[in-house]
Amino acid sequence: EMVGVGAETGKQQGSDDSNSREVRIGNSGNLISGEATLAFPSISTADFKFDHEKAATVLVESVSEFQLKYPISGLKLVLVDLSSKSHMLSLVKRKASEKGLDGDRFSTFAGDITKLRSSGGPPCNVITNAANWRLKPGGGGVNAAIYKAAGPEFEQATKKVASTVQPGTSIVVQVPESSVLRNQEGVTHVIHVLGPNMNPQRPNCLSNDYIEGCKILRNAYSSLFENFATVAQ
Ligand code: AR6
Repeated sequence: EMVGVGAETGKQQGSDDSNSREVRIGNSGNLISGEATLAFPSISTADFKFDHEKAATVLVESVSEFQLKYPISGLKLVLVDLSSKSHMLSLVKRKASEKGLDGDRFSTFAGDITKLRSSGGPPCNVITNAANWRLKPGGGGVNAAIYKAAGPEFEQATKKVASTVQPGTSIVVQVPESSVLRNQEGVTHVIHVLGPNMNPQRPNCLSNDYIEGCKILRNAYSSLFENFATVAQ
């Protein structure tokens, strides 16, 4: 993976201009402007009933892979859950420190993912939805909160991008200018992710198959983080 100073400074790759915020990434040559923060919930661990311990391991490994692939100080990830007593937040914090993740680029926050800026939390220009496969509003959890906060224009915008999403994949939707999620919270994009489902009352239940479940969860985070890196350009 080649990382160097970007073309806008007129310098060659590998030049050590430490003031430059622009870097070139990998083979694609995409320019990442270097200032973007992704907020994401712990995928599949509430309504979809995925085992918390296993989910925390996959989550931390996925963040580690992202940090190695994109060693860019301005690309930040924030795991969010509603309560400071969240079991997932404490599991992930422990595993993240054991794994030695870069704490400047990965943090956790207790609060509502749709109200990060207005509640004095970390301002995140991209947020993540733990979606359902039909990309329908309502239900519960993050999905209900994001569709409610983003409004009907956002639902329309989502429908224009896709009508369904497969387990382990994600889709990016630009938040309409008129949405309060954009005006008040500064969120420009929502990435809908569909995680593995272990809840027999929801579609595509994996019936406790954690080999397949962990594979799908890994794919879900990797798709999410790749889409985030693309959006951050
Ligand atoms: N802000 C931050 N975190 C939240 C919020 C919020 N507003 N709401 C929930 N969480 P879930 P899943 C946390 O159930 O398990 C929906 O009905 C929550 O504590 O939202 O992937 C969809 O339509 C947990 O840590 O997603 C799907 O059918 C995490 O977000 C299904 O649920 C994920 O919980 C998806 O289930």
